[in-house]
Amino acid sequence: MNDMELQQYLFDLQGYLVIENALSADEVDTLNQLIDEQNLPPPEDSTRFGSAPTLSSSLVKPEAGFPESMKTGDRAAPVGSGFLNWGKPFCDLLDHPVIMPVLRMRLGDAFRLDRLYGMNMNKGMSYGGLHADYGATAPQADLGPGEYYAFRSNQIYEGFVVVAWALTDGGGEHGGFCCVPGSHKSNYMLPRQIRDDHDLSPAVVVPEMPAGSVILFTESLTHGTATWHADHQRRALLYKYCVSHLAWTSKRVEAPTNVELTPRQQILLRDPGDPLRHFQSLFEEVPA
Ligand SMILES: O=C(O)CCC(=O)C(=O)O
Ligand SMILES: [Fe+2]
Repeated sequence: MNDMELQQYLFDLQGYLVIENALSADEVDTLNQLIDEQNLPPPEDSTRFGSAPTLSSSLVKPEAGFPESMKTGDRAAPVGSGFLNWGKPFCDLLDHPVIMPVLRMRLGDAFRLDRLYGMNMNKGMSYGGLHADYGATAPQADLGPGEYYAFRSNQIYEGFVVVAWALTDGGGEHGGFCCVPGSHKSNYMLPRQIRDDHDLSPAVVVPEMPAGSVILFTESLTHGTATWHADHQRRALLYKYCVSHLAWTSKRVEAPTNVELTPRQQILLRDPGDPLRHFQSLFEEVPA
């Protein structure tokens, strides 16, 4: 079995995939220094930082699993390109060679970046509850507990994949991203016993994420945030990708004004369009 087959199998089985050592220690340091230079408000004031696109809060309904106060949750004066404007190292993650083959496997040859934000947390902080954007647990599914949610051919039906880069050690005892493995294929809604006490539920795992690792997960996976227990701060960068004809918001991540993107990175920020007809492949030679 080659690496791609292994990644395909694990992503499909679990609904997520962790790749360790995706970034070197130097690369992690550089990103952290650039974030330090932003003098962000403390995590207690704003768990999210560097978000894009900027959402107009009057139109935004709370996301499933999140308290009203955290629906956008970013008080760090986000601009249209969010943390992409903080330097090239953030833009280089957009199409990092470690993630592109996995994204291609899940989203095909034409996909776009829908939104991005960072997350930071201090010891003792919790964040949103368990949620899924697709499948039986999604808010739109409108199913009662125990009702059957019909899945065709046992495939993952979703268009969004989140790529989250760990800039400090997280997961396991530290807390941070958590999920119910395999829940993207579950036919039943998340039971209340797991939802209400996800920090303690044996059904929930908190994958180990040493600094420099990256996790890719489908938005149909039931996932959330486990309370942060480490003395050091949690820092993660989340990039949310979708097939090219989808969009979550009517706003776009704008190209940074002080970093020149590569032609491929520019495609990732385009408006939605039908794959390969109105939205070009990311895997062909892109004219400069
Ligand atoms: O803590 C995490 O990494 C999960 C965050 C999350 O699910 C979200 O922001 O939608
Ligand atoms: Fe989420």
